[in-house]
Amino acid sequence: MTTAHIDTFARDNLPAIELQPDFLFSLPELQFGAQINCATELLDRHIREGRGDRVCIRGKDVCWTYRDLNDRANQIANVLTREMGLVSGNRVLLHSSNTPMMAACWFGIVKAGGIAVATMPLLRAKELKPILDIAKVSHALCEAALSSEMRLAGLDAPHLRQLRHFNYSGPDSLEAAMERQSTTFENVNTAADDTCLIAFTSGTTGIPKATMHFHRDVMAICACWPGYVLKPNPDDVFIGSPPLAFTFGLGGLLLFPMSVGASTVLLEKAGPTQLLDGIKEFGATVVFTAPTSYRTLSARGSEVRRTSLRRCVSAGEALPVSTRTLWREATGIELIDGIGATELLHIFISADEASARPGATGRVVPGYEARVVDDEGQTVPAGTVGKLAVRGPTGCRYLNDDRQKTYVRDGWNLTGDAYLMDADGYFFYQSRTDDMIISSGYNIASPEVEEALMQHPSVAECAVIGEPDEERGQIVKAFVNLRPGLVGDAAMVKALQDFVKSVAAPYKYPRAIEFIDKLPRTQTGKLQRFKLRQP
Ligand code: 3UK
Repeated sequence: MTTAHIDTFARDNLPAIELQPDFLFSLPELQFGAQINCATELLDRHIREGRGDRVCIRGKDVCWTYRDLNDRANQIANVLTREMGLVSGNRVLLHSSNTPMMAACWFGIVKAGGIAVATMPLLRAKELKPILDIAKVSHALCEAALSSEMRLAGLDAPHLRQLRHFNYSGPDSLEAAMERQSTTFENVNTAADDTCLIAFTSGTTGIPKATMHFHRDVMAICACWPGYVLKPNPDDVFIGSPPLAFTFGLGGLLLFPMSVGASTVLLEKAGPTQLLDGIKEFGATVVFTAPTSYRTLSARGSEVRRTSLRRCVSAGEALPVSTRTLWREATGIELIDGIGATELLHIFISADEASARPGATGRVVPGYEARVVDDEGQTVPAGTVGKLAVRGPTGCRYLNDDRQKTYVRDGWNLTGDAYLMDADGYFFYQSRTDDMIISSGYNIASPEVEEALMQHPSVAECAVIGEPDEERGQIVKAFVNLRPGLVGDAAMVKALQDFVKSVAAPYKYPRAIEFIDKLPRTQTGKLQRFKLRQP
């Protein structure tokens, strides 16, 4: 393999080889050549093979074919390299909501051999700044509507040399610069192991970590989970809520549809209402969103039944059995659950509709290996709770971060999740290892108590934590958001406690209950239990 990176920053900051996970490439689909540029495979290939006129991306007032997207990505690659001084290996920050231009920028960067550093649209200057510093970002492309925070973050960013704005029509816009450039570009012939994206973890605990992924990693995730579990076809229309800056969204809403020549709908705002409107308007067939969004949308099941939706993917957080049941009963569709992680780029344990089992995330995705281990890294017997360990074609490479030693042990990626595997190889999520509550010597997994509470008709949403307690070490405490119109009084507390005792082992019932209107969540929709633990 010959690196095409002139700027060697990414390679120089890879974890030492002995700290990296094992990488497995046994599947026939994972035999990659020494040089690949994933943009060539996902975009140019369709034009070369005669599919240039098929619809690729739809958005507000936009409908681009594969050729349209390729022309724009080429113009952007030309702007970056000819006007903005980009050399291969430079990091380019992308700050935008999910729009067609953001997708064009992503491909423009990757074609030019740059490294895309996509960021969530809601991030403020305070959060953008460490990203600019850690990734030593030299160029930034930003949606005009988000420019004030971007400019603020860029004020004292020593490495940032160039900033351009898009989704507006000013003379200094990216679009104006694109007009000056050719729609042809020769993609940089990158090595399979050149980094093409740096993804920041969404941080349920605070401090973000930068993960590095190669061109071949992008191709690997397109081959594994979609090929074996989702099985999409070229006529599918993808839609969903996760930001493209979250690798769940990048894969589900851009890479996977493009890997099979299908089309994708990018929504700038994708709350449950906008998502359902989008599914109707664009005739979407595949949706990617988080468990809470399915829970909310299940109230509109009859409307969902009248759409062309056929496959529904849930990831990012554990899927409660009650949510799986609600959705199936409301819409007639069985959810596809899957656990992924920024460190592994995408989903590695999952099950399709036919093989789904309630309470289980699924079985290991072909291409990956997974096991449950004890604190010494030894495999525990089936049916025993332990730590989830995974390895496959993708894996954790933190950019210059000591936490590499914690995530990767003996070649296995430790995701920080407590899991149980049954005799059939199904993996059952218990909790994050740090969300296990120990009360009077009992181990209680927060999600299990949440699951019990959510079966009660008064509960809209809830979160369970361990609260320090003199006598018991910790007690189970629940934060409950009631359905509209209900009052959180002593009678309600008692009713919920009695209910939990009736559906779960009584020692698990929440001894303390607090009613709140809104649960703290990350921008990727993940519950931040640590925020509830702070008094
Ligand atoms: C949790 C799940 C139970 C789990 C992600 C799909 O979520 C993604 O990446 P993050 O780095 O978080 C990883 C952690 O989230 N989790 C995710 N999915 C599930 N827990 N069931 C699930 N289905 O704790 C994991 O370690 O934000 C998800 C694809 C790409 C992703 N980056």
